[in-house]
Amino acid sequence: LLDVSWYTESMRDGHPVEILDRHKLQEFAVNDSEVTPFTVPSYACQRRSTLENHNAVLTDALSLLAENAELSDEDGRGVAFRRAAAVLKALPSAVTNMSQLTGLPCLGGHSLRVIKDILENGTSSEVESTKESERFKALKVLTGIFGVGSKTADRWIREGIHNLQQLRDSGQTLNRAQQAGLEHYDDIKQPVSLAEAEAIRGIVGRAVASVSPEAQIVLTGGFRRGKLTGHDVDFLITHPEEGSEVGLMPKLVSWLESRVSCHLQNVLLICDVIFLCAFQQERIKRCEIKLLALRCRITYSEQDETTASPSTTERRWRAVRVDLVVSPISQFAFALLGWTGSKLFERELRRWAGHEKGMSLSSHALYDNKQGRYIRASSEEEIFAHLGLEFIPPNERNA
Ligand code: DCT
Ligand code: MG
Repeated sequence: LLDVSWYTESMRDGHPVEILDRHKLQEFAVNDSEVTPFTVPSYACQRRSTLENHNAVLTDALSLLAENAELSDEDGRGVAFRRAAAVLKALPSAVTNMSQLTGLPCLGGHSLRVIKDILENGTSSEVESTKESERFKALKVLTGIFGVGSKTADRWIREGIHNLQQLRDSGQTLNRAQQAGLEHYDDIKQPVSLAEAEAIRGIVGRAVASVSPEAQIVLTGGFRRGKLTGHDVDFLITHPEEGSEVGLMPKLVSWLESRVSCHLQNVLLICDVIFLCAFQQERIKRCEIKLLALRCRITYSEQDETTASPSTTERRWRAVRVDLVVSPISQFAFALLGWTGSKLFERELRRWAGHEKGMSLSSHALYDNKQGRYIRASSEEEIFAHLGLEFIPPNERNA
């Protein structure tokens, strides 16, 4: 009935890689010899994943289950759902029939049940009940506070804390990051637009230029992949002369602590850095800051002021999450590749490097385990070539 190629590999990256095999297929197959199955390569880093997604209903459902697994500290299950969603995202059209999935990698029994449920009933009962579950809702709210991970959220839930008000009333001791996260919860929850990201690039770019005129700054993360919104703004900074990047991060941080303002088209952006990472000194030393919230005071020009909606004129600033990373020029290509994402694409690149090439890839270097040496690269293209992969540009890394 169906020609299924199947794989014997079972454990990769510490997690089972589920591949649709003959047995699973019999459970789900629809007798439809007219349907042509899709084909996609096994690793996400071998695929071109644009932002165009023909299977958003299915991938949203699987992503929600992935999120629930990750919030419940079940990373293996989380990765399995993420990989399944990434395979569906890479398909050239919408799935309408289970038999189109024949031979596709990374689709485990659990993911297939969810897909089948949605194809047949329009929704997945598991996804709906997860969405409505008090525990999932509480985990989402609490881990949405910067500095709160799933373990802390779980402890609070067991103590009867399910929302922000209960947390405020509980008298729990919060660290500095969590206090700031709670205070600016609504701002940080709101997606950052590309226009805001570009405005912040202007501010951070000026800061970088004034502490180190030759230094270069690149917008990375989702915006480099062509996304129009993000949960934060990621920047990678380097200096053309090796060694000159030393000390750049602390200088940049001090500079940003002072108030700056800049004109941007017809919008005047005045930003104060309200809570720098004094609580993240370690990260400043490592040249990596995970959170830097820029409080952006947005004052519209007179003309805009009259046309702006009341809510915008009342509220003239908001906190935005910004990630800053400084890299020496010798590691810049690895840092750029590593911080561009997506998270799954990066995970798959590392899995490919380790399992297929006997190499270790990080956002600092590529190490050849067999030859026992580091491999140099000065561009992303070179790294893909060293890994024996076709180059995938950033806008096609949206796995
Ligand atoms: N990254 C990674 N592994 C992680 C976290 C991050 O490889 N566990 C890399 C890939 C993306 C980059 O860092 C920036 O991280 P995020 O800002 O979390 O991702 P994003 O794709 O920019 O998402 P968003 O658009 O929501 O900011
Ligand atoms: Mg980001």
